Formats: sequence, C-alpha cells, structure tokens
Amino acid sequence: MHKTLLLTTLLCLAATAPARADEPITLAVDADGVQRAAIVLDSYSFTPSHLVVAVGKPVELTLTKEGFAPHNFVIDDPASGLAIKQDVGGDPVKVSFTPTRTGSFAIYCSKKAPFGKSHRQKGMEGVLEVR
Ligand SMILES: [Cu+2]
Repeated sequence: MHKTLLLTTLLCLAATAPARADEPITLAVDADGVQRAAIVLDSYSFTPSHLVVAVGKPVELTLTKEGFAPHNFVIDDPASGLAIKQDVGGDPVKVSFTPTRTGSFAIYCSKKAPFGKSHRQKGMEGVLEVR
C-alpha cells in the first residue's frame, strides 16, 4: 500500500520535471531595470541555453560551473554591445552587459583540450535572443 503511494508520488514528480535546457527563457526585468538569470555550465552544456532579453536594458547573468573541466562563457559581437569572455571557475561569477541591437547571438564555451574537439563542437553552445 505505502509502496504504491510512493511510486505514484515519484511518477507525478517525474511528470513535472523541469523544462528542457534549450527551451527559451524570457528574462524578467527587475524593479531596478536589470534582467537577471542564473546559468549552469556543465560538460558540455549551458542550462538554460536559450535566453530571451529586451534590447537596450542591462543584463546580469550569474554563472556557475559543475564538474571538473574548465569552462567559459563567450558572446562575441562587439558591434551589438556583446563582448563577453568570462572564465568560470569554482565560485559563481557574474557578467553584465547591455545588448544594443536585436537579433540572435551565439553563446558558447571556447575551451578546448590540446587534442580533440572544442567544447562548442561538443555541443556547449546556446542562444541569446535580443528582442
Ligand atoms: Cu567548456
């Protein structure tokens, strides 16, 4: 009897699992006008990996790394106010920027072992969608 109840509870929890990592997440604008989100860097992914932000408003991301491999957070489009290259180590780190143009911009990790594929090639990339 109790086992059945436990199983039912677990199944219900599984059904309400968190959204997929690549589902677009629209950042809310806080009272101070800043759009904030927390992102986890893992081997080899960003979670969440698809951020939607408003143009012309500051964005502040808190980056946290899991696992042992070194990772970084790169968005490289200086003409759009996006010139970010931030190493993420043991402690969470914040990056701030203000996108000045609308569009879709690649987020990626530029780390690479001496031999083999880059982390980006292994799937460690995402999208910053500026609307
Ligand atoms: Cu990486």
